[in-house]
Amino acid sequence: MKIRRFVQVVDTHTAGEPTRVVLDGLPSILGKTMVERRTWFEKYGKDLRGFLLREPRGHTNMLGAIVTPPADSRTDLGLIFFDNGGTLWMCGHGTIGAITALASLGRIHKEEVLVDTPSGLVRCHLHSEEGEVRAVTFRNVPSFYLETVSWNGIAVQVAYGGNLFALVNAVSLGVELQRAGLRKIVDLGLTIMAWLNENFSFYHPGSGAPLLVDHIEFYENSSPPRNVVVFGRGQVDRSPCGTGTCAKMAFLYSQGKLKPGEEYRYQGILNTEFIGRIVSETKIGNIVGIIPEVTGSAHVMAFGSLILTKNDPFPAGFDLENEEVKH
Ligand code: PYC
Repeated sequence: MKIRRFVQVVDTHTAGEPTRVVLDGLPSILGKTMVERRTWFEKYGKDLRGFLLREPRGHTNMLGAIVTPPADSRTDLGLIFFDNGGTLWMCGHGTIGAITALASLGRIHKEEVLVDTPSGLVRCHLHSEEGEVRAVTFRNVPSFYLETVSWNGIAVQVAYGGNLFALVNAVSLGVELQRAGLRKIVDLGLTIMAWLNENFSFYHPGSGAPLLVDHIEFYENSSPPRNVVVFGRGQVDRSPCGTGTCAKMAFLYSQGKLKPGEEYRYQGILNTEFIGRIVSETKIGNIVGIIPEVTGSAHVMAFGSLILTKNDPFPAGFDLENEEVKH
């Protein structure tokens, strides 16, 4: 057998949402900063992303996290996140999955690690029992609420939690956050995100960098509150979404509905839970925001190697549901 590519991965799930953690075997991802590396991988990594995540080695709802050496020498490691559409700035469930995988392999021996991500530095605390990681708390980048706009008379809150989110109360759209309604939720989500990005320009108030709305979070004010996040090319987060929990807490804080220190329990489509907390208020440029923390648990499902052999007709995978398959 002639092997043309050999990549070591660990598959995890965080509250049901998969992360394929990529350890070794990729060509170097070029860039002096994590932002440059993300840009490089977005531009040149399409086939690699397809090889790593798409069918037949993966599936359309899978997310990847590549472990890199840190770009910032103060940090312990770097993470680059990607989905079925491209790369992400940050991913909460992916961070919890990658840290759990690395600790389970004995590659992390500390209780605290500082992770370099394209959206900034993220401090992770590992909660272990009898030598096993039970949960990870990540302290995310500063998060903030920007503004509310109206889509066909429906309020859409734009908020940042490491990625830029559109937050929509599911009741106002007449959708229920149930499995049966997922196709409708995905279609509405992609429509609203495209409309936002065509009609508005958003900027990070700290760096001035342009931001696209690349995640939409439908929420229910139930007890506990629930959400479904749609991202990528119509992926559905099976977890309560870490960065989405941060964006939601930033919005609630701006409305005086959540105070620093209060626990914010948030459930996803599987009724699995993340626990959020506002650590403190902060300023991002001239906007008041928060430093949020989110705690969740991940589980290792597989250690292995993905290989590409010489005559494989699908070196970059395929997506049967969304694209014509050519080989
Ligand atoms: O947990 O932040 C998250 C996330 C983003 C996309 C999927 N999960």
